[in-house]
Amino acid sequence: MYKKRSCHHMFKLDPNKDLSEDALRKVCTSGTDGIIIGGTDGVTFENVTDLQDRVQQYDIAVYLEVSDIEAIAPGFQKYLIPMVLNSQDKKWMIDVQHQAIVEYADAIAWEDMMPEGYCVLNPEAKVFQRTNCTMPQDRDVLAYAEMAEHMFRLPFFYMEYSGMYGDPDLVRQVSERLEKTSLIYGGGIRSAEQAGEMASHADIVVIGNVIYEDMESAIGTVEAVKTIH
Ligand code: 1GP
Repeated sequence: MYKKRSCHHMFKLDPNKDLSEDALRKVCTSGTDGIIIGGTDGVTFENVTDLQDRVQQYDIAVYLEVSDIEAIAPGFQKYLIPMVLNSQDKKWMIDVQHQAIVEYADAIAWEDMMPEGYCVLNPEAKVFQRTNCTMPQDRDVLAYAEMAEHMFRLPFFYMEYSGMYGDPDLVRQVSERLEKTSLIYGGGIRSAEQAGEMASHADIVVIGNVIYEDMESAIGTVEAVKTIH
């Protein structure tokens, strides 16, 4: 029978956005399980490594979510590699990753690479448009989750609502289909209550934009996720 696993909390920091030293300290000492560095626009080697150096002053795991092969830097705990399952272009599912492997074949430590089966569910999101996604019906999302687990055997399936709070019932249905693949939820969380709601279904809850808009609410999501088991 399906059994909910405990949930992890992650903050996602955009290297293309400004964050004061005080705000960064609050995020990194909040009790979160880790920091993901990632974004869609304007991600460069310089802004990634600058943010990486700043985060690494703190005793916290830091992961790079790779969106541009020019901006891959050494020294991260793990590298998250999105594969966009609902893109209409093969490019975003396989080709950009293939090209990165061609270029960096000798330098890749495979044990540090963690592919994520992305399912982008907000048509207004930059990532939806950039990767030419198509909006799936609920049953399509469930099928993508099954593919991530059983066909591609991906470690993660990411329900990406970036900028919009998603459908908790669909997140629940997906979580009940996944056994080995972990479910990441991200998008539009602005309160502890919303974080707790998604944490009751997902294995990892990712908090992004609210960090830049309402730090107090952002920090409040940590406790909300931690108290869900
Ligand atoms: C974005 O899933 C993350 O990649 C978090 O989304 O920025 O809407 O919190 P928000």
